[in-house]
Amino acid sequence: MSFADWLRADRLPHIWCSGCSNGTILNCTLAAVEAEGWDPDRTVFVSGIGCSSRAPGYISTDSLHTTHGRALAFATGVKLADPSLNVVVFTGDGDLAAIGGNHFIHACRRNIDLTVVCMNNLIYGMTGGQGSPTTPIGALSTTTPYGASEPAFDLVALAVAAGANHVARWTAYHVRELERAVQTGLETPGLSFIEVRAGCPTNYGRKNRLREVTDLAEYFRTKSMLKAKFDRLVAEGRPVPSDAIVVGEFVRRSNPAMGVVP
Ligand SMILES: Cc1ncc(C[n+]2csc(CCOP(=O)(O)OP(=O)(O)O)c2C)c(N)n1
Repeated sequence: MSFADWLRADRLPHIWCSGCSNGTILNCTLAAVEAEGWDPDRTVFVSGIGCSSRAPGYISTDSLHTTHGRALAFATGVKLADPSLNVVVFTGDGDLAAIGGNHFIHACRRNIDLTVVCMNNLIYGMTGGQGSPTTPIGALSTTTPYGASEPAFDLVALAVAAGANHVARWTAYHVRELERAVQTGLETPGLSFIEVRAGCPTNYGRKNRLREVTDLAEYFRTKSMLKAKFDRLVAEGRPVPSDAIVVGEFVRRSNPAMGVVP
């Protein structure tokens, strides 16, 4: 099977705006699946609703484009009905952490054998740019016209605390690292959560000076800090920029998991 065979060409062109990171993230995920040699007939992609959640519609395997926030509930059902299936979930920050927040923490607590890729663009992209639970303090959105004032969720910290076996964060700039992180997720029994900081030039970027894709790439490149460096600075009591995007692997463990074929 060649890489292109994973794509459903008759569904193209896709809906994503020019400069959106979602295509890159889909590409990295499919590259990881292909590298694992997964059988397309035994692989299912599941999503909720949102721009990010359109991803499974472009993949040639069986896929479920479900209701907003419920991707993990449907994916849990698929996995428990047939644990021999490989199940990958695409979700957005609103889908996962707002309306779907409850499913997220419980899926991590149950440590279900899923790989969850969250395209975190810090906003509700599909519905026109409302603030989400990951919109940073001070960021502009249609519902935070004077700057967001509520603290944002740290999705990675949430997944680690709730019990996921593998948790990582990268950005859409880090394509090789992202592909490898997804591959690790596919190989790790239990819930694997990969947060990908993604760009939304249309709805987040134009309000927050990240409208050009080159600005976005530069932003991800300069703001990202490897977890090892971050931990070292903290241990030495040295200052860490408040807007640093801490990237890397946060946990890999082998706690008991659900939905794993014995
Ligand atoms: C029950 C329900 N509530 C609200 C909506 C409207 N809605 C569709 S997509 C969306 C937000 C999507 O944001 P996010 O999950 O961050 O994904 P993005 O579009 O940014 O990729 C909302 C609120 C819906 N479809 N269903």
